[in-house]
Amino acid sequence: MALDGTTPEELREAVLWHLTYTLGKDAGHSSLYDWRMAMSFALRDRIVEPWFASTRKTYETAAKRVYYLSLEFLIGRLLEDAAINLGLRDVAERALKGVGPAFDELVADEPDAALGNGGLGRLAACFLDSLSTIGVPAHGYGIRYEHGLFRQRFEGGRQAETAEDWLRQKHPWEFERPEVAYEIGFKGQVHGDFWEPAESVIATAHDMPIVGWQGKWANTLRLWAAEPTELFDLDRFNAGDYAAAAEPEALARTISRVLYPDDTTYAGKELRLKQEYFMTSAALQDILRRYFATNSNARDLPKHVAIQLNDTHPAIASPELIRLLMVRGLTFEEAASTAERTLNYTNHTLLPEALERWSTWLMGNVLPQHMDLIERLDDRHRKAHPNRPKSVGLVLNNEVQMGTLAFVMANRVNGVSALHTELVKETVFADLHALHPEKIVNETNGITPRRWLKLANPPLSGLISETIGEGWEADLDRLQALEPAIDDAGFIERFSAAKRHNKVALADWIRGTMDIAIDPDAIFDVQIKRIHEYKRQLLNILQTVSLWHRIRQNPNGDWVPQVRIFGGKSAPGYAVAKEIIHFINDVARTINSDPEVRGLLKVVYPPNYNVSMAERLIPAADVSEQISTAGKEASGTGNMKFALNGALTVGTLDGANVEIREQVGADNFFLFGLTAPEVVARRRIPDHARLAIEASQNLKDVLQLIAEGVFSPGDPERYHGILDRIWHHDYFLVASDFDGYDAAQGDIAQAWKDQGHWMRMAARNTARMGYFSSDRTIRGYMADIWDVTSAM
Ligand code: DL6
Repeated sequence: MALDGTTPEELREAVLWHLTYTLGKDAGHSSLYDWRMAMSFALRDRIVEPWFASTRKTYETAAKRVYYLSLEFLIGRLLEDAAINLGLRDVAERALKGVGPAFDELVADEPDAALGNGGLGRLAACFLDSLSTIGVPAHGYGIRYEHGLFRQRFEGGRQAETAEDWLRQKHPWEFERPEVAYEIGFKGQVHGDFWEPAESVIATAHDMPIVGWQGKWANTLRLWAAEPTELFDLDRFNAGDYAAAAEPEALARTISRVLYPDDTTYAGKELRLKQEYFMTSAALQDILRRYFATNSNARDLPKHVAIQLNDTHPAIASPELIRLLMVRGLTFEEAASTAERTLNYTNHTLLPEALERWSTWLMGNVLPQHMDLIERLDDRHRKAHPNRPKSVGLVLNNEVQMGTLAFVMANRVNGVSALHTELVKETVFADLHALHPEKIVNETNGITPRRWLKLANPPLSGLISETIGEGWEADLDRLQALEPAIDDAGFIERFSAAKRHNKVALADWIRGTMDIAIDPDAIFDVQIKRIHEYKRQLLNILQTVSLWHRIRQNPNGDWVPQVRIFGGKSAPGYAVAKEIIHFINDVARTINSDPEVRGLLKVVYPPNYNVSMAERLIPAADVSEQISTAGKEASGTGNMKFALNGALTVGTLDGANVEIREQVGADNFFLFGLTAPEVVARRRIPDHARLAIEASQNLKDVLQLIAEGVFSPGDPERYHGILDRIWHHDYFLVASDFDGYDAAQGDIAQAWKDQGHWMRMAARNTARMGYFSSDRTIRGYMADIWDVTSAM
């Protein structure tokens, strides 16, 4: 029986009912898709009650609401997640016994909702889960992209992209709300405070209920789809010009068509800005409609509403909120002061290229009134801080600085790990921090243990519950209670068996999908994340080459079998990252087909890494690669998922690695590399890369092998670019950190030989990761930023 009392028989009835009456199918002739839809609808029905009850409670208590605006929500699959949070996972399995496919088959059939790129989008998804678990009245707002993050294939080892199409099949978790629609204008003329847009589209809402742990509270993720204001041009159609007749519709829908349109062209930039404004304006119009339904004083908005901007992508929110409040009768100053007490901004990156800037020409063309308002805000800020340095202008070099706009107009600005927040203060926002020393706070990221332990790792979560009881799922600090068991050989044996079970499952999957055999008793060393120079997949693969070379030189050495597993996509226009992908695949082909290493080393790179692949890889990992150049990774959240699942981190003192190491203990973490200040100092040394290469025979050998074309037979020039960058433009200090990383890998191999000790270190990681629950993070935002409490 489940939390809400649903029995397997009742759920079976409900599934069969939906098969018949929602899908119009007879159970005997239903496809896997039909069963999945019917089960999803049957579970969704059980979310509706708590969903309504949560809304009623929010109105009854006039609770302050949180709005999380994000261009990305990387939610992945939802069926199993909902079943687990409702306490119906086992019931669902039993409900299908004897009548339909296994529940696991249904789970595997669901396409990933890949409405995000990486950590930033996945964090937003974890936050939704925690907000509902804690019972904070909250809405997520985003875009219902027709095509999520592209699908990755490898062609001759090179990344090739095709459109993703998660909406080809009906998405059972959403409710379409055609009645919730807002007009969004672009371009046109401004007359005083009045804007007459030249173009407009309609934003229509699609709601997904997000149920928290144990089904006690449910919030809404509202995603906007763009629709034309007029369907098509009938005159043109009747004149036989069908393509032209359909054009306005196609152009309008373009806005919500793809996540991250290529913005290297002017048209691409315009589309991206339109997407950002589209989502933000629709969300703000919706927020104000709800607010004014029960409140009349616009200036009280910050007492009832907190809005979080996830990075600068929705930073157009401040001029838009001001515009909407002015339409409601506020003066510019009243509207600006209301907006800056309502909005908050999370910074997720120190990389200057990721802090958005829009040319004033583009902004003025697409959003002319907003451009005026930004200039007035700049003026207002200058008057408030007459001695402000030029660097903090909202408009600099004919570009609108979205980071500065977000900062200036935020009540609170937060970084996402302790180190990152300090670096935000010292670097990108140093001048602004000096003017507004109270604004920046830290909220170290977290992950939801419901998905990243309970769902992803049934063997380990089962062992945890048997050892310390239930309850850790919503109170992750309880994992500390595992500590005494770590000295118990029986517990460690079971911990080790859980890991092995996951490794065998992964090895089976890799054999089935890639036709590569890997040994479950080898070290599974995993690096999964977007491919980026600062994340240094290159450092990993170069050291892999070095290891291969040394095994060949000394085949009878005391080698520990290893599998290096990579996963991740490169941005389509990022040539260097794509070259690294090609190189990894070339190295994999060479090593995997080399009889001399006798399977002691394998390199595996499954294509199309996504959330569900992460759920498969993380529980099976022994080693977690978190090897970014110190000072570059804002936080990382993969690092937390691995450690929680009992993988040992090999990492630099970067992002949240620093805090993870503090929590799990230095003895249970493989540290290497330059620190953030050392990185800065090293870069000042002319020829630092050459010096590092000359000091490292191993690295020299690796570079020599690449130069000889060992990994690109017949095409020795193929990796000239990689070599040239390492020798002459090694900004991310791969050469400088090579020997340190190699030594850490040596320590890992050595430590692996004592399996008892290794498993105790791994178990200590699991037991000490309570701090990194996203519930803790959300409680931090509630207290430090939003001033809200649970309404549950
Ligand atoms: O805060 C979530 C996540 C961090 O864990 C990663 O360290 C960071 O790289 C990522 N940032 C972005 C920035 N993109 N932009 N703009 O994805 O955020």
